[in-house]
Amino acid sequence: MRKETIIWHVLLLLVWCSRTAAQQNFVLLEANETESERITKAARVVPAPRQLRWQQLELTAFFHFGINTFTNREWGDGKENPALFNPTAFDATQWMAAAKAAGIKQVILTAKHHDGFCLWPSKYTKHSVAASPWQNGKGDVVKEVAKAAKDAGLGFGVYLSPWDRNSPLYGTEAYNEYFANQLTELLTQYGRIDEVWFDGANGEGPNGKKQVYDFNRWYALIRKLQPQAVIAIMGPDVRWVGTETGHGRETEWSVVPANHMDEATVAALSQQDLAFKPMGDMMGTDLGSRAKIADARALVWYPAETDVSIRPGWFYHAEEDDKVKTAVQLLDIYFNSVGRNGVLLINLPPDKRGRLHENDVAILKAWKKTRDSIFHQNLAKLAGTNIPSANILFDGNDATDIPFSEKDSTIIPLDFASPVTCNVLAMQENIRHGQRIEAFVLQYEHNNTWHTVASGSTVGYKRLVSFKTVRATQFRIIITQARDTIHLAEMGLYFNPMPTP
Ligand code: FUL
Repeated sequence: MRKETIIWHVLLLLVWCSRTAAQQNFVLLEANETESERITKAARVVPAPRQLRWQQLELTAFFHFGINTFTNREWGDGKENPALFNPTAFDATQWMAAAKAAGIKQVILTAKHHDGFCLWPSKYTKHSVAASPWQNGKGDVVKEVAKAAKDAGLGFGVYLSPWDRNSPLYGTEAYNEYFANQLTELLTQYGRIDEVWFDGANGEGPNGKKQVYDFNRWYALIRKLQPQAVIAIMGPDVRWVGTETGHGRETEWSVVPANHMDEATVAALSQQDLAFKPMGDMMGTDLGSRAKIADARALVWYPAETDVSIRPGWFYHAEEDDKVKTAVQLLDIYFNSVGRNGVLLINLPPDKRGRLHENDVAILKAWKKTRDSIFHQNLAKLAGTNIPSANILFDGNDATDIPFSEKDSTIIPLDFASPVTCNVLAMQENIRHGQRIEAFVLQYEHNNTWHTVASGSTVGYKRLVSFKTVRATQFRIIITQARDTIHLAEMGLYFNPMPTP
């Protein structure tokens, strides 16, 4: 072999090694792999940096605001008179103050809903705020909301509905261009965009045809213009949890099969992470178990977002002023969304004034107060344990962890000097290494016998479990099954003074 050829081969080998060793948010599986090889691969799929940042937010909010706010509808037909859009006391800083007080870290505005009415003066349509009396047609809701979010230190995202019941182009190829143009306006005129939210609704256009959405083109545009933004729901980065109840799955794997991926699609990727929507069953009760992995051709990090409205509707309706969810209901949603390895996206619809209603603002405050009353003190910190550097588990930092290499029975003892009363267990994995825990139990000691008081399957970024109130001096957590070395970042025992039944 010539010297150049040898060097060339060595270089290729180095590139190959760095690609296989580098942790990625997807992996291909080979048909002849054993179950244990497949599970190890699954355990080593990690979030892309934009997915990790998004997961750490925990709480995000939607603002559904637009022409529907003024017509008192949930879905507009695109024929509304833009003159109807006229908030009397628009104040995006009030929205942010209420969101921030609730601990929300990022907000998403419905820049365009299915009615096609644009909350910014898009130069590609007349159906926008520019045709409204609000601020004499000189206003720009996207601009004001983006600025208020930035000033409050919150992330900012946009909802741009692919379904557009106003555009005469809808149902033709030209609509894809129209949509790309609007997306470009949003991605270039308002500073940093952290999330782009695409809904799947797809009705018929004026020609009776359904639009074939050119999602891949839009993804490429977002990656180019705002590479840090996650693309949610009809997108590659964030999966819809599958309900609008605020409750995620009991077992929630962030690593799921993506069976249309093959060598060719992976080779075509220009980046080390995905830019197309993973396909497969994303709606069932079991998405990522061992059984699912056994049949999979590829796996991808595709975490769940749990969206729910604080009111029955997505848009504001005065008749729902007394139907705002209570702080107790929101606490239950928190446990079943954030506490089930998801990110909560709670909808807060501003009213006709352009403000969040007083009832919603009060509930948001009460919800935060309730969470604080539980999570202000991690009782586990008071425990003695035989684990070296155990303080890492209580430092509130999800990036530091204690590795446990025993996959089938890791025991974490918590011995207290005097009895503690608790009814909430919290655990977090350092997902920078992947998601690995498959089963765990919490036990307490009474009369020389260990009693199981809580159990669960997946942990992932965060798991919260409520259990009957227990008073004891000795507890232990046993991780009974895991896919690989466990990287436990946080663990906690808490007391909820007002437990829900
Ligand atoms: C749905 C839409 O049809 C609703 O109006 C709302 O925007 C919700 C978040 O997504 O699919």
